[in-house]
Amino acid sequence: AKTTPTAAKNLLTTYDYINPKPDAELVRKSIVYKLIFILGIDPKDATPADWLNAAMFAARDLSTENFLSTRQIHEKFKKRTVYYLSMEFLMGRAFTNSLINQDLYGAFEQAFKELGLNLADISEQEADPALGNGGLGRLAACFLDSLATLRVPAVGYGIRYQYGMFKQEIVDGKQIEKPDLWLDNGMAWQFARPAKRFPVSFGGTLDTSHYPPRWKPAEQINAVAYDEIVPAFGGQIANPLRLWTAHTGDLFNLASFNEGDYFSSMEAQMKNETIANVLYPNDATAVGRELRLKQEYFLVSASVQDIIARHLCRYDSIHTLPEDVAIHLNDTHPVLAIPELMRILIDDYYLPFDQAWAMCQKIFSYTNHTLMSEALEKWSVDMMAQLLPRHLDIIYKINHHFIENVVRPQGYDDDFIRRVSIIEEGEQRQVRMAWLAVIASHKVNGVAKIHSDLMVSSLFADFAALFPERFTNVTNGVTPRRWIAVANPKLARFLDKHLGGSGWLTDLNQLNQLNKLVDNKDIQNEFANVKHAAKVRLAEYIQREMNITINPNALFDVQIKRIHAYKRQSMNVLHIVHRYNQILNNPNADWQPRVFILAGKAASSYNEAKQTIRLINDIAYFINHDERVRDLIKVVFIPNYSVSLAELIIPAADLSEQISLAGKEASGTSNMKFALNGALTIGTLDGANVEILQHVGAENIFIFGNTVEQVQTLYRNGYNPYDFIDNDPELAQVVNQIAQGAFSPDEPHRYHKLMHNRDEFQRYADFRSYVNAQAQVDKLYRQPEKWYRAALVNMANMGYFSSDRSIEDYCREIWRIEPVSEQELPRLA
Ligand code: CRA
Repeated sequence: AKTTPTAAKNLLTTYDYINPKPDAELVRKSIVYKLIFILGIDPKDATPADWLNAAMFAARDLSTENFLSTRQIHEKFKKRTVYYLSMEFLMGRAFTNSLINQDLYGAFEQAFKELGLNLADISEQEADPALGNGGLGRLAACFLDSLATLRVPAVGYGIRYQYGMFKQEIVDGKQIEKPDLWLDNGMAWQFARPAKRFPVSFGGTLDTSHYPPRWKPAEQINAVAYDEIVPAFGGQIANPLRLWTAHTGDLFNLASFNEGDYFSSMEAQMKNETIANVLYPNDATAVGRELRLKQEYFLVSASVQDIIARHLCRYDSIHTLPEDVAIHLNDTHPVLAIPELMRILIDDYYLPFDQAWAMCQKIFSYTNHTLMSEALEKWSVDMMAQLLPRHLDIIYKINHHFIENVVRPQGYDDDFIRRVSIIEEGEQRQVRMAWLAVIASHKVNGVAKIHSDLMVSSLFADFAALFPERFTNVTNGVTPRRWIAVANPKLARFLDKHLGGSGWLTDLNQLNQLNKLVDNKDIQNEFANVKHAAKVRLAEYIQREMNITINPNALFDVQIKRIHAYKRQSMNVLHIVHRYNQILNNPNADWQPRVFILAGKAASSYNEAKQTIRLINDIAYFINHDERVRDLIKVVFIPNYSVSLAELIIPAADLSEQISLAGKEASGTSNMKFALNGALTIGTLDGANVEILQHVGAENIFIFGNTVEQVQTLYRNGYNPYDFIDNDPELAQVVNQIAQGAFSPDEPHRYHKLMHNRDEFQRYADFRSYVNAQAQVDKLYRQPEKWYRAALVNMANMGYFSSDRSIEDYCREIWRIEPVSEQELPRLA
């Protein structure tokens, strides 16, 4: 029960500890206070990590008032709210971002200076919570930043994995996975909410002799909330990211506990306390393991219960839920939210099936993030019957309702019905989660124009015939707060200067004013200096961490992303080796020096990706030690790619490698971050590259390779890699060198299979066109005026790729959500 003493009523509005904005003096006092009284540490014993924690508490205080008052505004004006459900949030470090979003960087910097410390060094102490795999998780984080900044009422829901993405070490060229202990130094940024807990049940039996049927679960575990503040740029608003954890001691094997079998009850607990422990490190691959299904249900059950509880704080009826609530499903991972909401509406609120279903169809929307078949989640009917019998029963009913009331009346045949059925028949019957998502959602979107078009013409073609109006596109975007202001402060100052202030940070289309400056030599030089400084910063890191010396005047050619065959890091390698051969053939030609920088993790069970990492490292070792190439090529594989490493690398890139096989990369988002930081793209007509091309113009991007149509023709005609290898002697040479051990003399056949496989992603078909495009890159880079002009044109035309634009699209087209208005904001004193 809440106690509301009258004195507390006005407390928030009179809370003047931080009013209006603290100066360095107040910040310093606050940091020291936190160090002593919250952490219990004597300032003379404090380590940099202690200072960071103290400073994070001090910074958190400054957004807490906004955080609490934002909730009050939402309640007071009954703001329709979007709940963003995602198994992944790759938030990156919180501290610097919060200072920049709240315009407190200067005050903290000065406060630390007065303490004899350096803010930038202290910030480096922060762990980078890697609660996601790659693009999908980082997109969710960019979206939360934009939702807050645009004042959209929104809550993110995810899992607080104790172990997020593994820590990658490279030993003898090979990836080694180590646990990432991100919580070891405490997590000052999150509020523990031990009282916010919801029971989540598993297993047991379904008694269908009643209506509604009675689910008697075998196990129950409590989901406990942690809230992370997501501060808007410009303060005033802050939204929550609510992360669920499963606490030790909360699970009871209900049967054995009731029978007094304390020990077997505890045994079950040991097994099940792992639910929220570890993120599955697979990017765009479904895993099909029972623990993963449990995790997914754990997330959605706790979140849906919480959403309903929040709704009932504002309204006294469940019937108004669709007016109050939009639930967004970030890929199929949280799709069990659909049967979970159905279950609660039917079993707990006694709504008839049809009414509950109509509500669900108004509430849910779904984003598809990939067309790759191996990523499409399917759960075996048997596993689901074991773990979630009531949900399976509801899914059957949804399927029956869909087939009998929607499909059959339109006269479709049995073959069509078999294709659209949520249940896939076969030796092992499976639940197709993407089908369930499409059938239950009022809108389904892809993440870039080409991807959304392919989604409708291939994966969901049958459903597009049934309900064409359901499908739409929202091209991804990235937040300029993190990807310029935090990652590249020198570029931010440059933009402030030439765009007349920092308005671009919340209105990224203002960048187009740069278009009229791109021919100005001084501005080109000024930008070249910004780029150079970022390259020096990265070179220092590489020197310090890897003991490799690179030349900041060389062209920095960068490919950083998950290692996957479809992303074709191995095609990048083919080009590097080809270039190496050319230099050795013709050492005195006027070569453009290049540093090839790669980074990325391979899923632990993905052998080909791991081999690719090893190949990159073998080649790096070999070439970097070959005196004959001098400084003309350097190859660097930077270990343990993360959001914070991306912040360091992206500003330093000259060339952005976006070389996936056309039709495979749904969108990509690093392509946007690079171009926004003035790198030129070398890329295929895939994902958002296509739209980047449209925005920056063909003269300012290096497009190569087959189109989706050409790729499909090759597949259709029975693609044979040797058609390409055998007809291109230089390619054949490269393939043979790698396959026969030129870079792995201790084990000559190490890369035989990697080179001689069926080349599913057509590296060999695109090789020549890629090499030609790389020659164009060299040519342009040797004309700095033209290169920096093109870089400026890229930046000038990237406004569209702000995640603010993506979120505005979602709010308008999908969620029908209005932001908090000026009038609804509390007046500033
Ligand atoms: N792996 C796509 O492959 C896309 C992001 C975000 C991905 C990327 O091209 O930019 O999503 N898909 O939309 C995915 O995770 C489950 O599918 C990704 O990050």
